[in-house]
Amino acid sequence: MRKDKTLKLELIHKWTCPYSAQVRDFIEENGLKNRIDFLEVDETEGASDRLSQLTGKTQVPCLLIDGEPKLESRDIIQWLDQNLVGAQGTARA
Ligand SMILES: N[C@@H](CCC(=O)N[C@@H](CS)C(=O)NCC(=O)O)C(=O)O
Repeated sequence: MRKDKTLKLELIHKWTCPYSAQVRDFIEENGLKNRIDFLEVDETEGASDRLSQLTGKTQVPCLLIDGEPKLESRDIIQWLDQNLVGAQGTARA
């Protein structure tokens, strides 16, 4: 996995989903908002189709890492923590 600024990160999420909220909260708390594009599944055209094409599911949240989907809020947060959150809260990926 590349660890550079060109890594494209997209979060397919839903406002009303508590698991999506946990991921959004982590992103907010760690100052990562400017590194991630947010695609609300009901508001963003094509997001739902893309989600089902990539995962075969309708489950959110889903983090797309250079187009590769990662499901499960715990795994998404762990990935963000390990790959983006630096010792002083700065993005390093
Ligand atoms: N274990 C999952 C649960 C995610 C989940 O249940 N999301 C709901 C919305 S809150 C969902 O997408 N339900 C529709 C589906 O699973 O197809 C996680 O932690 O991310």
